[in-house]
Amino acid sequence: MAGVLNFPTMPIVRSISPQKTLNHRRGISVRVSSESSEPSTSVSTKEVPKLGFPSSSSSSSSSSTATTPVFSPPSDFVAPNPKRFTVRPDKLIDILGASLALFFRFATGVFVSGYSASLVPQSEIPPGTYALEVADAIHNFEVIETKLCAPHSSKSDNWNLCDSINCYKVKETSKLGPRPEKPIEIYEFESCPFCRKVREIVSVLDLDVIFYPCPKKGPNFRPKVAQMGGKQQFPYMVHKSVDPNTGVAMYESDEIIKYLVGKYGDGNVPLMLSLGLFTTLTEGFAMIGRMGRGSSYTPSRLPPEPLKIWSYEGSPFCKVVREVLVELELPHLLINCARGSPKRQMLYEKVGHFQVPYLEDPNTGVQMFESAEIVEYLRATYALK
Ligand SMILES: N[C@@H](CCC(=O)N[C@@H](CS)C(=O)NCC(=O)O)C(=O)O
Repeated sequence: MAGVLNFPTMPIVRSISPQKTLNHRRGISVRVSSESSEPSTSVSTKEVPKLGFPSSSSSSSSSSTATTPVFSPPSDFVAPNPKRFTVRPDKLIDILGASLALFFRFATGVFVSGYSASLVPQSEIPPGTYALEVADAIHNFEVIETKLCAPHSSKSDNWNLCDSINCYKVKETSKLGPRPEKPIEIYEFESCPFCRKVREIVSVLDLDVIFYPCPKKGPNFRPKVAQMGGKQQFPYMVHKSVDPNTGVAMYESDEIIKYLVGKYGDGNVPLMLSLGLFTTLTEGFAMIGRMGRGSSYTPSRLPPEPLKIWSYEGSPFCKVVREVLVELELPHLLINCARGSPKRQMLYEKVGHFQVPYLEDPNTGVQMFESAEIVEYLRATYALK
């Protein structure tokens, strides 16, 4: 069901400022800055609605001032060093469970449209350009294996395969369609197979999306969907046009997918999203390993601004973070950067490293890598004790 909407004027807030001197390796963690420019190729990051505190929210009760709670990171917070392809040992089961989706969904949501990759010698990649280093990936998998199988082994984390063999990099390209002028907004929850279909297509099309989590018993956005569209059914997509008084809104996942590929892709629905019941069943199986995570509400404080997460649907590390964002009902602007996305280069330039998930929280100034620590940070900052 698609309909034309009338929207009240939404307040516009400043975009998140670029980071000036963040150095994760030195453990600097909190950004306090007030500049406002965003990398020019960024999509959908300039106009992000301020969320406010709906009267139905449990959040307002915890305010430390009259209306707006002040958020700050935990007092002992230090951003962890990024460790690509490394699983924190206590999270192994979680990451393995989240990885099952890759098998059931044939890696849909890992690559953007028109993805192609070639192995090239390191010397062919200009300095300052993001590219996955094959040796780096092999090395990190070896370190995981070493840590898990022989935790007291003396093999150093800094051991580098590039020292001993010719190093190759993966050169990745893609073919993307036009980019939206206004962010797409999606109301959904993590463990819903129909919502997952839509999350896969936005990863494939490399679209940035403001997600409004609708976990069961969530006090804020479930009622809002019923108010806007007439029923609580998910996913629900709202896409405003440049004319502030018009836009589209729709419920059905297949309709949303067709709309998005028509406007921002080549018009063709990817095979794995076009197989009807088989698609829905495999989307359901994809979540077996997570046993309903990301579907029920954990009482939380609603922040005034959406969080920003660099992520993509096919990454098991991103999945465990998204689940917690949903459980805490935290609206977030998701910057999709599946393999082949040009936004990988943007993050690389911004922080000198590419790895997802990467969280930017404008409510506290925190910016951080590492899924396990992001989950802990989110719970410590937003869950009601
Ligand atoms: N230890 C990290 C691992 C994250 C990670 O390795 N993410 C992969 C995506 S699944 C990545 O960013 N790879 C870098 C690349 O593809 O270049 C965490 O738990 O967040």
